[in-house]
Parts: sequence; C-alpha cells; structure tokens
Amino acid sequence: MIFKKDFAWGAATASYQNEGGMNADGKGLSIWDVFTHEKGRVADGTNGDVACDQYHRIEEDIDIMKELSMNAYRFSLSWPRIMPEGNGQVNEKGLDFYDRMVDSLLERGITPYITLFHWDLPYELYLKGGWLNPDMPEWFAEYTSAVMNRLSDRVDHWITQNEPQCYIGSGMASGIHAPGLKMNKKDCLQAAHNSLLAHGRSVQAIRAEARKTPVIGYAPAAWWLWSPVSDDPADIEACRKQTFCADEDQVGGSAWWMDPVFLGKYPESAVKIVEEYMPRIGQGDMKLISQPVDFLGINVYQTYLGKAAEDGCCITVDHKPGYDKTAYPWPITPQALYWGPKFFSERYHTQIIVTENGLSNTDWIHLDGKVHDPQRIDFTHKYLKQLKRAAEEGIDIGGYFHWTLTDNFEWATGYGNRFGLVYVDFETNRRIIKDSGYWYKSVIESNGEII
Ligand code: GCO
Repeated sequence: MIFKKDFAWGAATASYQNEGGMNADGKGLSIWDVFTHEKGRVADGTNGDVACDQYHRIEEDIDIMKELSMNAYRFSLSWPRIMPEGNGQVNEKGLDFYDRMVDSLLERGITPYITLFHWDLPYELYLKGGWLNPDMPEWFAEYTSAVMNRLSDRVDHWITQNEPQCYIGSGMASGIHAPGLKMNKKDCLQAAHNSLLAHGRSVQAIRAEARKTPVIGYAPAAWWLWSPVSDDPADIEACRKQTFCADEDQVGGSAWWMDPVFLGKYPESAVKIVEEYMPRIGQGDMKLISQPVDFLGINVYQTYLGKAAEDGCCITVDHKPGYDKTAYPWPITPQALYWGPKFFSERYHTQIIVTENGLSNTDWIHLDGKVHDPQRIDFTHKYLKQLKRAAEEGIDIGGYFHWTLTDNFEWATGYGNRFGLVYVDFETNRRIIKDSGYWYKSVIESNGEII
C-alpha cells in the first residue's frame, strides 16, 4: 500500500464560490458580495449571490460525496455568515447551517476539513481597514473562538487560511480580486504580516479551545514552484533554490508565506530585496506566527520548469510549443505533484496535504445526458501518479482534495471555468456527476492502488 491507510480522499470547495445564500438568515456582507456587484470586476458580469446554491442543497452535495466514496471534505466557513459585523455579535442561524452540515458529513463517514478563511472577509472589517488594521489578528481569533465553541466537539481538522498570496496579492496589490485595492509595497507587506499574525492567533485559539484534539494546517498557494527538466542533480538543486527564493515582484512567493510559519523567520533572500518595505515586526511576532501546526496544505495546479545555468542559478525553461494546457489555460505539468511535496517537505519537515489540485475543462452535457470528461480523468491520473511517486519515496502525504466538488463561481472569471467533478447547470442548479467523479470513486475505493 503506497498511500497511508487513513489517507484523506476528498474534494475542496469555498464558501463564496459554492454557498450562495448571500443574505440568508442574517448573514452579513463579505468583500466579495460587494466587489462582484461592481461593474467590470467579474469577466462575465456574474456574482456569487446564488453560486451553486449549496446553502439550500448541501444535503444533496453530501449525498454525492457519499456516492463517490469520499472520506473527507474540505470546505470553508463564511466569516460574515457567522459574525455579520466581523466581530462581536454571533449569528447563531449562520452557525446552525454549518452545524447541520458537520452532522450530515459525519453521519456519512466523511471527515470535515474546515478552512476558517477563504477570502470572503466581512465587509464591515474591510471598512475598518481590513488586513491593514492591526486589530485583525484579534478579530480573527475571536471568530475562531466562536467556531470552536460550536463545532470543535465534532470537527478536529482545521485550516486557518487559504492562499494569503491571493487575498493580499490579488486583493490588495494587483486589485483583480476583492476588495480591488492597489496598495504600495509597504502597506502590502504590513497587511501580509498582520495576516500571518492572525494565523498565529487562530492557531492559539484552536489549541486552547478546541474540544476535540485538533489537527491544524495552513494552505498557502504553491504556485512559486520550479521543477527540473531533467534528473541532473544540478537542475534539481537549481529548482529547489529557485522555489524558495524571491525577486522584487514575487515576494509573495512560497518562502515568504511558509518560512515564517514553519521556520519562524522571513526568508533572508527576500528580506534583502524588500528591506525598505519591511513591516513593523513586534517582539514575539515571529514566535506567535510559528505556533506549531500539524500539516502544510499545498494548492498545486502547475509548476514552472527550470534547469541549472553554468553558475548553478536556475534558468526558467519555456514550455514546448503547443504545450498541453487546461481550459483556463494553465500548463498541464503533473511533475508539480512530485516536486512540490518533495521540496516543501524537505524544507519544512511537516506532513503535506494536497488541499487543491484540478483543472478547468470545457465540460458540457452530451447527447446521452451525461458529462464525459476524459481530460479531467487523464489530468488527475497523471498528477496522482506523481503524488504516488512522492509517497513511495517516503514523503509524508496525508491526503488529496480535488478542486473541486461541483462547478462553481471562479472569482474574477465568473462561471466560465468548470473545475467540478460534478457538472452544474447554473440556470437550474441541477447536478450531474461527470465521468471523472465515478473514476475518482474507483481511485478512492482502491486507496490509490489503481493509479
Ligand atoms: C485558488 C483558490 C480556489 C480557486 C481554484 C481554481 O487556489 O485560487 O483556492 O478558490 O477557485 O484554485 O483557480
């Protein structure tokens, strides 16, 4: 057996992308509720007010997970659904939704992996400065406590934050995501530092208040990843170094977000580049940020390719003409699921969980009423073969969550990118399990042996 006996096989979703119920039962506004209603923010002019209506269809989705033999489900909580103002008053009806969801998952033998923050910041906190406000760590800890109080007697797997590179980088630097800001580098790095402090405070709150012994993770994006074009040790070493270095624009890379949490310091190579923009680092900050966690979640879709120059530095190698790509279009590079787990586990000495991997595909309903998606099957088979190779080498891999369960709202692109194992007709919200969903079921039932 290559994959561990208790390997988590599931799918991942996010509250704003799947739930809908934008103002249901006392939910407050998030920055994405506001941002998507601003003209020009979303490519197809849509929003997540309804999304795939999981708020009203969660039982159906959990039944699908059961039918596909998933043993785990990664989802995020909508902070403003639980605390409409972001702090203070708790909306019990918002917690009721997640309470019922947790019970339904457990009744079907599916372990909840809850992400506390997947980008949908309460709008009221944004109005108070959002991640730039030094009170954010305390607000995030208060929200964490409200969740622990209601759900931690049954839930033990927690992920504090998903892809801070996006909610800080895309949301506050480039502005292509909510709240659409274009802040200067110094403010961005201060917001990033506050986000890391919030992660630390949340870990403290979970450890102190969880009523079941918690398993805690953190899921930054793993897009700043280089894979060697050959097995030449020089190429491998050049890519390893490049994966953890940073340049002026990529200070939001892997090491910037992972070193503070797992090594207790910012990466020297990056600090040298951005010295003049460095945030105020208080006494004890780095100790708080590097509170021990139990796994590193990596969202891996693709990798850059690299080789060693004469001096050992990494040269990025272009993909060959006509390279394989998804509908997004992102390059199809299965080796990312070998080199990513390898490089990250070597540096951080922690369990790795693939918290996202998948592809956008031009899926449609065929004449026979089914959704045949051989591309998704082949893509996932190739990536899982690489993950299995990493596991075979003894890298501690705790699970694989396919992105995503059902087609959903894909941020600034809207509904044009279908990532689901399950097709959604967005006019009726009818679900159709795609061929890939049934293929994934067979993978899970064999615990990956058929890969
Ligand atoms: C991300 C987010 C997901 C995306 C997915 C496809 O990794 O960007 O966590 O919410 O929808 O990755 O882009």
